[in-house]
Amino acid sequence: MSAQLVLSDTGANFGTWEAVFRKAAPDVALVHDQPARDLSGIRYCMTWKPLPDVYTRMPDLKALFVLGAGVERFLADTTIPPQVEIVKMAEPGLTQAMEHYVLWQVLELHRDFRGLATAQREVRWIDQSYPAPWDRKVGVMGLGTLGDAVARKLQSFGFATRGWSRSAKSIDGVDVFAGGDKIAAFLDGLEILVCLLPLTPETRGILNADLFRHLAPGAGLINVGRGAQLNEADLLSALESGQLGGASLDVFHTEPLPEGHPFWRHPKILVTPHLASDVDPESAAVAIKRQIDRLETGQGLEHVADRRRGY
Ligand code: NDP
Ligand code: OXD
Repeated sequence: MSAQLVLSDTGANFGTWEAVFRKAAPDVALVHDQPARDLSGIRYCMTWKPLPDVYTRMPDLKALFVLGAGVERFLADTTIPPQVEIVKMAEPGLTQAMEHYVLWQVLELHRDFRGLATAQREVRWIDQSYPAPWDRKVGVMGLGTLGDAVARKLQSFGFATRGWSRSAKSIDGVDVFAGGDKIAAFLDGLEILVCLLPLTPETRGILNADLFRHLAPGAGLINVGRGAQLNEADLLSALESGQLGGASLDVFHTEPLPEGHPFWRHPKILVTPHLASDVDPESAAVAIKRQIDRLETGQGLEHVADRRRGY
C-alpha cells in the first residue's frame, strides 16, 4: 500500500527526509511542499514550521503529524479544520533524548556539579557530601509519553521518584498522584522538580511562588515543558531568597532567550536553547508510517491531541 505524505516545513531539509523515508518507510511517497503548491487529494501532512496556507491547500487532509510533542501552536491554529486529527510525535529517539537530558540535569543538581565547577574555577579543593539517590526526592509533573519514561528512568537510577498527572496512573516504583487536589501532596518536600507538562490554560504559569513554597528549601527546578509555564519573576525571587537552589531551563517565554535576559548570566540558572530532545528522523518515519497503516486499515490513530483538553 502506498500513501502520499506532504512535508510542509520551512526548516526541514527535504532531501534528508526523503532519504530517511526511502530507507525506513519505502511505501510512503514524500511530497515536498512549496509556496502555493496545490496539494489536493493528499490525506497526510507532517510539519513543525508549516508553509503559509498549507491547510487550505490540502482540502483532503485527514491527519497532521506534528514533528514535535508539544502541539499548543497547532491546537490554536484556526486554519486547521476541526475534522483534521492533530497527532503528537511519540517515537523512541525523542523519548530517549529527553530521558538523557533530564537525567543529566537531575545528576547535576543531586551532586551539585555546578558548585564543583565553581570550586575548580576558584582553585578550591572542596569536600562535598550528598544523600544517596533513594533519599533524594525527585518529582515529575506530567506522565505522558515523555514524563512516564523520565520517571521510570529516574526510578531505575535509584531516586525516590514521584509523578503527577491529570488522570490516575500506575508506574512500578514511582509514587503517583493525580489531579489538582493531589498536587500539594505530590510537591511536598520535593528536592528536585521536573516539569514535563504540555502548555494549556491550566498549566500556564503553574511554576510560581505558591508552588515553590511546597518544595524543600533549596530545591532544584528543571523546566523542559514550555516557558510560559514558569513565572520568571517568581523564579528569580525564589533563587534570591534560597527557597530554590538552582534551575535548569530549556524553554522560555521568548525564544531565542533575549540577549539581555537575567537568566543568561544568573549563577544559579543553567540555560539550554530548547534542545532537550528533538525527533530522530528515522524513528519518526517509522512512527508516522505505523500511524498511516493504522488509519488505512481502519484502526484508530494513537497520540491524537484532544482539542478540548488542549494537549
Ligand atoms: P503527553 O501529551 O503525552 O503528556 C502530557 C502529560 O501531562 C499527561 O500525563 C497529562 O495527564 C499531563 N497533564 C496535562 N495537563 C495536566 C494538568 N492540568 N494537571 C496534571 N497533569 C496534566 O505529552 P509528552 O509527554 O509527549 O510531552 C510533554 C511536553 O513536553 C510537551 O507538551 C512539550 O511542551 C514538552 N516537550 C519539550 C521538549 C524540549 O525539547 N524541551 C521536547 C518535547 C516535548 P494525563 O496523562 O492524565 O492526560
Ligand atoms: C517538542 C519540542 O514539543 O521540541 O517536541 O519542544
